[in-house]
Amino acid sequence: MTTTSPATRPETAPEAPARPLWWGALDGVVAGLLTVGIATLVASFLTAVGQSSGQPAPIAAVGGAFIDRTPPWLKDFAVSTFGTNDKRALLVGTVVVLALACAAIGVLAARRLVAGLVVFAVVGVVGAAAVLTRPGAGPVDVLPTIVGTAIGLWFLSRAAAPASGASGAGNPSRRWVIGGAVGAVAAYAGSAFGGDSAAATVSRDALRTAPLTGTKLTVPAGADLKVPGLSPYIVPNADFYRIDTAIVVPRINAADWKLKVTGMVDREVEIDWKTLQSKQMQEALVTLTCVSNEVGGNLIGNAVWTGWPVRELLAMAGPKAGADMVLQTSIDGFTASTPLGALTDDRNALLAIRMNGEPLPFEHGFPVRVVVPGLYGYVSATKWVTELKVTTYAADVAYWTPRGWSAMGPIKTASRIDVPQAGAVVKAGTVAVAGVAWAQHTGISKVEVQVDQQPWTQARLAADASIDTWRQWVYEWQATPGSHDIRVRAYDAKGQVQSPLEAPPAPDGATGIHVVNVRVE
Ligand SMILES: Nc1nc2c(c(=O)[nH]1)N[C@H]1C(S)=C(S)[C@@H](COP(=O)(O)O)O[C@H]1N2
Ligand SMILES: [Mo]
Repeated sequence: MTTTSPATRPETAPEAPARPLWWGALDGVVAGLLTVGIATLVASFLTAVGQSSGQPAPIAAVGGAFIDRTPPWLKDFAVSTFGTNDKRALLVGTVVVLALACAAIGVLAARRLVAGLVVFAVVGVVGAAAVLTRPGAGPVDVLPTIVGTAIGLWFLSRAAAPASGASGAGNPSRRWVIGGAVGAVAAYAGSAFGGDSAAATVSRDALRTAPLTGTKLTVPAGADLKVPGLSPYIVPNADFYRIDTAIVVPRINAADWKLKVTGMVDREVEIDWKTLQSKQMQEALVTLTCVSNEVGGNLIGNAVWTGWPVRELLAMAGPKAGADMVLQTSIDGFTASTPLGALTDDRNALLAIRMNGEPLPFEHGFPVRVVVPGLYGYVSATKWVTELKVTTYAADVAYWTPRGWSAMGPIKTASRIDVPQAGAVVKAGTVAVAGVAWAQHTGISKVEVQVDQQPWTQARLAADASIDTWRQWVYEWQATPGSHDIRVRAYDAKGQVQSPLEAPPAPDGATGIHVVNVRVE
């Protein structure tokens, strides 16, 4: 029988065997991985040879551009859902969305090659645009995304091309393994070894052995009551809360760091790392607090900061009359509006380079961050600081101001019960109720504890180490069986009691009484 011979339709080109949908999807994902991997590698190379302004690779740029455009409700949702892991969640989310988009593009390309390639290129252009919107980005910073996208397009065009002739699209599992491996290795190498990261680590390690100039501080014995379960008076760096908008922690080589004072000044001043090192450093105990801290929350921490007083730098520049604000800028574009007075009065507002004796950790702002007693972090504690612009509240707004937070942020007096924890079950008898209270730059004069509806009773305060830090307190409670509510309230050094009114963190800090319920057996 020869009637079904293919020769009956000799003019048609041989039809490509229909490939399963998921082949196209996988081709798209591998093309995307190649694009991101190559872009990351090229970006880190450009940074290493000093040809880039240190812009993050496309994924981080897309994530960062997204963060800066996040409406406040979504940001609040992310922080309350993912806590301080919100950035990891965003990164994972960006990767998942991108992978799904690439899969869809791959399917499209398998059906209609040109349409698929065009959409892929458009996504690449969006990524490049995201890089360009990052603070300090220049034209050269789009190069990694362009190179990566070109390679992704090449892969996709080869993979999705109709399997005509001998070259065809090759064995799909082979191209997936090779393409995927190249993309993954490039991404890993680019982010692990790339950029200035190594030089930054070397410059940070050098500070470890550098001599400490200036006066050393001793923390008074008795500032820490050492009650089990009570947060330590000084929080170790590894346990210190971290809040910032940086999707990838900036790793700055201290040798490249500069800080300039601009704006309403008699003369602009610029200092570099070496100059800063030569200054007389001061050590100060300062408790940082995040305005987003809820009543009873843990976005607060105390450390010894070593640095040069900001007021001395500002004095060199000479702020002009009429200025009332300093707009601090970070290398990643974050800005904070700090009252000029808080940086020029006699408080210990520092350009800090050490935290608890260690070189500042990268996550906490290496090489230099600002620490200002008495103000929430978002208006004062700029990490990776690069510019101080002397200006006015009328002329300039900081990062969080248009996002629903007050332009000024003095820390509100508050107190927290650390132990026993909410929901704890304790034995009847003497129970140590303990916690922390803070009224930075005023000081704490009294803490009171209330059990159920009984009268407020005074707790014992730890030794007073500094008006700029939290103060520990403990109350020996004679616990009787049953369910009990324990409340705490603090008085500042002026005798002013903390506000009992319940207010959410936005726009200028939460208020209310911390209450924990415990069961006594
Ligand atoms: N560059 C930069 N600095 C920043 C921020 C930021 O997003 N970027 N966040 C501020 C906020 S809101 C707080 S509460 C403190 C937190 O400092 P920490 O992460 O060292 O605890 O840093 C401040 N400095
Ligand atoms: Mo914050």
